[in-house]
Amino acid sequence: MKETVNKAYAIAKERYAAIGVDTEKVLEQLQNFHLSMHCWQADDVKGFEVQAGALSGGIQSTGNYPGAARNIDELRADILKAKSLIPGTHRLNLHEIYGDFKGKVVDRDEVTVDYFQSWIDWAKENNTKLDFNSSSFSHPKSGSLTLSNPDESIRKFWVEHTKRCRDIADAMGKAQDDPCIMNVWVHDGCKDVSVNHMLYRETLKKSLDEIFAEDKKNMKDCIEGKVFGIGLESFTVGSHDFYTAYAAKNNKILTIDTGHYHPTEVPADKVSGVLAFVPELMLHVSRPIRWDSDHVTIMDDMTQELFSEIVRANALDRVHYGLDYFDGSINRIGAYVIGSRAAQKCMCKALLEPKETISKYELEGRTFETLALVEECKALPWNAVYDEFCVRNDVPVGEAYMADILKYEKEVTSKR
Ligand code: RNT
Ligand code: ZN
Repeated sequence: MKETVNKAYAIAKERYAAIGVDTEKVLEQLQNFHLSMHCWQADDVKGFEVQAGALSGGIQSTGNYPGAARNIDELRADILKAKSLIPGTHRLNLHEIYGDFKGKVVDRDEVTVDYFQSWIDWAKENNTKLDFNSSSFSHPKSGSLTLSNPDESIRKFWVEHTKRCRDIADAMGKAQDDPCIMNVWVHDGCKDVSVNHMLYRETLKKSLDEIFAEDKKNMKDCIEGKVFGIGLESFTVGSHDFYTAYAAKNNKILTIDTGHYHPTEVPADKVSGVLAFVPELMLHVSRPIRWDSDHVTIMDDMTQELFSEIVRANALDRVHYGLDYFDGSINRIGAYVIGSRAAQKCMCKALLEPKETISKYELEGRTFETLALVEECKALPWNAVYDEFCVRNDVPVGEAYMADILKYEKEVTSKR
């Protein structure tokens, strides 16, 4: 296999050189492209709280494929297995409910970094950097309003939780000598007709101002809006406009979750739309089918356009590349591997575009050449470059990872 891949790569290298693209440079860029793998695909967003209830907060994982991780050791083993089949080095994105609570009931407003020390140690041992998320769903106080709740005691509870999460993220960032990216997403909204929208949004703004009041050196904040949640269909407090305005005004990172827009809206177009006003972007790459269904990411047009826009905007180092899907109907290690590799393949293809040439054609009004080159690039042998990337990283090429995953299923996950 290795020889075949090397031969195909040599030919691809020539084809790309002919249009002025240096494939060695692209391989280097791919090596520096780190995904932030979301821990929650491994267990359908359950987490490890002793007092855990059902998943709530407008999100849902459907399916009951056997083998979900039931505890921290199983989740860690699954992540490492998935990582062994994905070329490159990748980060792990933790939610607060995935703390190492050691059998103790720890409420969300009591959490401290102590419950994440074993994650910090694990991450160091496994050459993995951590990102973080506050968790406002699946809790008796989640209801339909958290940070935007006019009830002061509930609002304060979630402000306290989110502040504590920032402290934890800061400690993670310090330990790994690289900023920990912390995402704030709250499901707040209304199921039916409601009239207090301004009140909820002003309350959310007030909560965010309190949460972000203290500057932290080792973490960065990002905020994620959405269009609707299950059971909260009529109104979302943290809409895309709300967070875009907040991020622009307060210099925060905006999170773009590809499942959080109207079905005909193009998330890729938001990249240049907002990067002129916000410092950086966080992505939650997902795959909505008819709704925010969080199917496994694949190489679809939406994902390709998103990565191409980032490359075309020269914004590679202003974007954090998180994944966010949770399909409970499929082998979960397979879900990580398919989705992560799909994101990398889209990035590979995006990087292989002769950007300077196409840009020049466009600026000179040479519309025919612009269209022709963009179109022809789609069918150039980009896959030979990705295969070479896999070989150089010593991971299976193409569909060969299927056997590894099935073996792990037979020996490990099917016995759970
Ligand atoms: C929900 C948001 C959010 C969650 C995770 C679990 O619609 O996308 O990012 O998926 O935080
Ligand atoms: Zn998301």
